[in-house]
Amino acid sequence: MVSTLPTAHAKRSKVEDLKEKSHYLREPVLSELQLDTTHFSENAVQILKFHGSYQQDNRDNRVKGQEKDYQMMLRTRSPGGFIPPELYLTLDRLADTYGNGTLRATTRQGFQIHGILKKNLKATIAAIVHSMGSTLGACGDLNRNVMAPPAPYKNRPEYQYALEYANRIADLLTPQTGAYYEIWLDGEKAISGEEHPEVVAARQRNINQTNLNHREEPIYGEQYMPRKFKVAVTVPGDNSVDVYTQDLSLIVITNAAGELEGFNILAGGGLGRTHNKEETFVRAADPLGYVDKDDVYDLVKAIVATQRDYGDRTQRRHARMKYLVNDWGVAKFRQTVEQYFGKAIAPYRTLPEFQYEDFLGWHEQGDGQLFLGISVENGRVKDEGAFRLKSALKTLVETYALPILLTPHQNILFYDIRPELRPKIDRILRDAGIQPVESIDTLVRYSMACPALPTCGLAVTESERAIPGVLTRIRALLTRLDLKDEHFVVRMTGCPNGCARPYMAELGFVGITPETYQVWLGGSPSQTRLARVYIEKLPIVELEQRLEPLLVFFRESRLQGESAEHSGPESFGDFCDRVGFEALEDYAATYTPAKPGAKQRLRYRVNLRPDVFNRLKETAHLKGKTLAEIASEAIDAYIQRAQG
Ligand code: SRM
Ligand code: SF4
Repeated sequence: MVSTLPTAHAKRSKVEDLKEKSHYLREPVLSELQLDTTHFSENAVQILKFHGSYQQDNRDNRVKGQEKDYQMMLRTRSPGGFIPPELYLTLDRLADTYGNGTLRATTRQGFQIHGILKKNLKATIAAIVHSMGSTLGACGDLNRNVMAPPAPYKNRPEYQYALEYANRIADLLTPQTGAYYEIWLDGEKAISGEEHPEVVAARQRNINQTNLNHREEPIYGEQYMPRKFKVAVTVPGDNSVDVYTQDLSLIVITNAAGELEGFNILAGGGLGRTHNKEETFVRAADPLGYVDKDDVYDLVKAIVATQRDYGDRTQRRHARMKYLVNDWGVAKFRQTVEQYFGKAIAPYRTLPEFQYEDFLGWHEQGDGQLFLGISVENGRVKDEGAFRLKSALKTLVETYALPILLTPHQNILFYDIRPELRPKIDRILRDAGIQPVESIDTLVRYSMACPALPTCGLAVTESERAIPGVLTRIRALLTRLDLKDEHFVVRMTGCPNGCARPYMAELGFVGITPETYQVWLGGSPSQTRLARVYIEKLPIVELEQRLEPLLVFFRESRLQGESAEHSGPESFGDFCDRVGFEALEDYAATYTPAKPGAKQRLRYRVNLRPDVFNRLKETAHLKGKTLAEIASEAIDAYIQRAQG
């Protein structure tokens, strides 16, 4: 049995009191919604989040001494990124009627509408629910949108299982309070999809206190979770969901006949941190073990119960499950989970390496039909001049009733497309100024940026609005350095919370002060390794100056064979990780940029044994020379001696 809970007697954070007093997420939202005001109180804002909405203000419109330009952001709950055609058309309409005219595909496979006035919030949520959508639990201290690879392969059962279980786990952990329907639909019950009977039974099953004694919220109780909780389900080898960044990841394991056996489990990942507060940090999830399919719900509940009961409810900065796993260590965390689970967790099974898939462009989906992944720069679905993405997507859904899967990289995928429609769809997209994936700059294709200014209240600098310019500059630099076709994963955020997962990127920019970013390097192209801080503060005007030496070093010294994770020459992220930051710094310190117009000196590559390389590095450092100078002198001397 589980022993006394650690945070029961310590002083709880204010949000804990608000949750407890909210009467299962009803107040003060319900009362304040009736008031003719432009915004909610601070207390109501905390509870509003559980309903899928954040109160924001347009920061471009701030004027000293005047009331802020308050507006609400709404986020969908869409497990695995599934958006049925009817819901898409509703969201498209709501964005125009009540929002700022754009939709935004998120990094967790949801849609956001920004710019909704408080007085229109109820109509907007009601319209979403009436179109089979929901925003319940898209934000707040509970299980967030459950991710799954977006590929709709009909002939690969593991993909079907991943999507199916993403839905079932989302259902299992959906808040049960009636508050949502009372507030936004005047009590009318939603016409949502049926829950699987296994899920209904699993929710009620109370093994070793995984459930609390609360009729309205059997799993969460009246205080919900200590903090947000994030789950992804994926298949072996597919890291489209950024599997190491989640509180909990499940990896589908099938037998030789393609039947579901169970899941590998990873736990304790998370990216949020605060600058200059070392007690906050990014963390990659650890393998916890394997669970048979029949026990999966009980294990998920056991992990949720462990975080629910032992997660820190006194300091929100320390409340994510990653801190519990880190403070206890994996062994103690596993032991506690096993107490709730009622049995031992089996060992983690060996898996193939993960790869990063974005599924853009046209693909066979395995049943004669096609799917099409469309790149959406930073997830922003909009019309702007000759670029009419929003109109084109609407036309496609209206004309062909195509269902959508949002990807974890802010892109949109249409599926169940009859092959004969392909030319017509291509024409609609071309006429709307949308480039086919083959023509998109690969830096842009693999990049992500969070919204930041003007909507995000936590942004310290630009992100979505800054990244196009930054990528253009990096492309120009690469071209100038004879690396024209090179690309790597670039991600940017306007603060350290990590919403576009920059800490897994090969080149991550994390806003630290206006127009200044921390630079993180060394993540892998498949997002399987955490990056590390290389530059504490980079004024973005100095981008080329600081990046050029690294790229030249990379060009000169990358491995040409297979890299650790990818076929072909070593990637920038793998290179930075292999040579180490000291070597990068050393190289940058002695680097002299080639004079503009100067003829580029031809350079050759040789591979050295690691011990020789280390001695070479030390000697270069001692002598104040570059590695190339010392190596050339030494080899020249050797050859002269050898030749007599
Ligand atoms: Fe996030 C807070 C946007 C994915 C970590 N995030 C916010 C808020 C709501 C700002 C706020 O609290 O006032 C941002 C709204 C901005 C706006 O104007 O829309 C915001 N987060 C986003 C989205 C829209 C970014 C995007 O480019 O798509 C993503 C919505 C996903 C969804 O559909 O649910 C989004 N946020 C993430 C991720 C990535 C992920 O989940 O895979 C992370 C890092 C992973 C993690 O959670 O560890 C992330 N967001 C945060 C945090 C830091 C959490 C922490 O543990 O410290 C905050 C701040 C907070 O919770 O206090 C935050
Ligand atoms: Fe806002 Fe920071 Fe998240 Fe960007 S990373 S959306 S600036 S909270």
